[in-house]
Amino acid sequence: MSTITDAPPKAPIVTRPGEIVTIERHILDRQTEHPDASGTLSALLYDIALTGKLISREVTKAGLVDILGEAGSTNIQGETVQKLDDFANDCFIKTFDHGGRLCAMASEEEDELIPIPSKFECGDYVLLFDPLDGSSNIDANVSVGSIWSIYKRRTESGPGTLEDLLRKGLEQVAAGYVVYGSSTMLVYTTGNGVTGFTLDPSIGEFLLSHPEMAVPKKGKIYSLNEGYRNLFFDSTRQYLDYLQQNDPDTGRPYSARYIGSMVADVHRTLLYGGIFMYPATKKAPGGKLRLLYEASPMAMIMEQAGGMASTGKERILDVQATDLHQRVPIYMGSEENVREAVEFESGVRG
Ligand code: FDP
Repeated sequence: MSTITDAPPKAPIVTRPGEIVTIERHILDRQTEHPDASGTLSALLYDIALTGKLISREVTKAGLVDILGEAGSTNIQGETVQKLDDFANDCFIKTFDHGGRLCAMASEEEDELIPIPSKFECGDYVLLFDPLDGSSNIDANVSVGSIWSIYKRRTESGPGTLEDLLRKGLEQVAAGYVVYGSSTMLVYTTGNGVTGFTLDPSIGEFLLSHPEMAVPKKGKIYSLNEGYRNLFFDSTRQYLDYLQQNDPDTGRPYSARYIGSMVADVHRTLLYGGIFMYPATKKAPGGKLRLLYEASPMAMIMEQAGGMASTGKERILDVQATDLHQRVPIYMGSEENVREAVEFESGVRG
């Protein structure tokens, strides 16, 4: 079974100033470093890029709702306009349910496992995704995103089962996200560092823009929904008090930033450093965000970028999923910041 820690050492991507590298070429270059590779994972990654482009195109049109028609209504061509999160979910399913590379899928939008239709072959991988994370922000033109995660199947052959999908994040062979913001970016890892691509809409290509993404060791931004302060447990409140104290020697008080769209908040944390949190509350003691569709893939990205990701008690990538829609508290970002948060949450400090 492939795990993140088995990954071979990373070869630096050499680009000359001004050199243009498409995502296809980057994936191909990476594949040729593994002479035994069948190309299946590469093909899955190309399809992720395609899905990202299709969803990006629709997200950009979201502001034209008055012109193109509300979700549920019929547009000028007589087609029913879909809600964007339904569109994004369908887009993933229709791109990946054939091709013989997957044996099952799971989506944040679906209660049960998504089987591969019997008319198509089953493959060696499973795909889990949150098709449109942060979608409550869409009408305000705020960044949203898609998050995805790929595992090798566990069962031998035939249709995939829950056993193939209920996994530990450490077993992911690839994970990433697409953020639909002021530009559309695709960020991914196959356990060999983190690479970011920006979509050039004029040519419809993701171009290498962030070759080796690394989260700063420490940052001065904390990100959480502080409106729940009275619902947080004492340990979380104590940590927040600590972050807000005036102590210039340790860079405190920190700045607060919360978009309320996980992909966008995590993307900013990856670039600027600091910590993104969705702690447990007295109302939701298990947290809100989903282990398989949000926490594990983003934890793999953060760790591969040199950061840390914890539930406050354990490494997120060590959590074994027992339910498709299991939730976990989340603390992720710069190593020093997450370490500090864990000290508060585990009672070492307070
Ligand atoms: P949303 O409900 O808008 O889809 O998991 C979904 C998510 O957004 C995350 O993207 C976001 O970080 C979080 O929920 C926001 O939750 P709160 O409104 O409780 O802060």
